[in-house]
Amino acid sequence: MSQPIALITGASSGIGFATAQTLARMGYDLVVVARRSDRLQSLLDVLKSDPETAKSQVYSSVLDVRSLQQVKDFYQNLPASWKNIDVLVNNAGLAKGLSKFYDGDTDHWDQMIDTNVKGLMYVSRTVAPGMIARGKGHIINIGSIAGKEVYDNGNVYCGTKFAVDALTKSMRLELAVHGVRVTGIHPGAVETEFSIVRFDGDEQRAQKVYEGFDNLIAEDIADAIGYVVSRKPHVNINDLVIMPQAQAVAGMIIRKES
Ligand code: NDP
Ligand code: 8X3
Repeated sequence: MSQPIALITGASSGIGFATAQTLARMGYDLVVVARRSDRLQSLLDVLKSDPETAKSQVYSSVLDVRSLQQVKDFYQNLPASWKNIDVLVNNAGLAKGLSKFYDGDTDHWDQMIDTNVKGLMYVSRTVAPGMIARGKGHIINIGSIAGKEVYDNGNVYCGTKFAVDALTKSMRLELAVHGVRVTGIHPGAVETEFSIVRFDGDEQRAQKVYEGFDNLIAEDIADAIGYVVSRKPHVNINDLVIMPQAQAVAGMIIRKES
C-alpha cells in the first residue's frame, strides 16, 4: 500500500466521520471502526460518492473499543498491508448523563471509563508496537476541554478526559525516543451526536446545548487534525485546545438572546 494509512476509532459519527473525510481528501487510506455497521456503511458511501475522497481505500470493521478481545481480534484480522498504520486517531468516546457525582449512575461511569480511558489504551497498546518497529507514526488522542477544567455535573466525564490528557503526555514521553509523535486535541462544545448520546437520545434537550451561540462543528476539529498530521516530521504539535469563541471556559457559554 503506497498511501499513508490512518486508523480512526469512532468514525461512524461526528468528529471521527469528519476526520475520515479530511484524511481521505489528504490522500490517506483509512481503517475506520465503530460499533454501528450501518453508520460505517454510510461513511463508506459518502467517501465513495465524493470525487475528492473516492480514491481512498477503506477498510472498515465493527469494533467496540471497550473489549480488549475485540481489539486484539480486529488487529489480528487486519490484512498485513493494512497493519502499517501511520496515524492513529483515538476518537471513540462519550459522555453519559450530567449530574452530581453523589447522584451518579454507576453504569454511566463504567461506560465512560471503559470507552474513553480503557478503550483508548487498548487500541494504543495494540497499534503502538508496529509504530515503534517502523520508527515512525503519530497518535492523536481526542481529549476535551473537560480534561483541562472541570465543570459542574461533569465529574466522571471530566475525570476520563483528565486521564486522556495524562495518558497523552505519558505516551509522548515514552514514544519520542522511537520517533513516534503524540498529540492531544481538546475541543470545547462541538455539535455532533455527543449530547444526544449524553442525554440518552433526548434530541430536544441535546439541541438546547447548542442554542444561542456558534458552536464548533466536527469539521473544525477534523481540520485541526489535518493540520497536525501534515507538519514536517520533526515538528510535534503537543496540545491543541479548540473552543467556540463564545465559550471562554468549559462551564460558561455566552448565548445571544433569541
Ligand atoms: P459522536 O457521538 O458524534 O461520536 C462518537 C463516536 O464514538 C461514534 O462514532 C461512536 O460510534 C463512537 N463510539 C462510542 N463508543 C464506542 C465504543 N465503545 N467503541 C467504538 N466506538 C465507540 O460524538 P463526537 O464526535 O462529538 O465525539 C468524538 C470524541 O470527541 C469523543 O471522544 C468525545 O468525548 C470528544 N469530544 C467531543 C466534544 C463535543 O462537544 N462533541 C468536545 C470535546 C471532546 P458507535 O456508536 O457507532 O460505536
Ligand atoms: C465535551 C466538552 O464542554 O461540551 O467534551 O462537555 S463539553
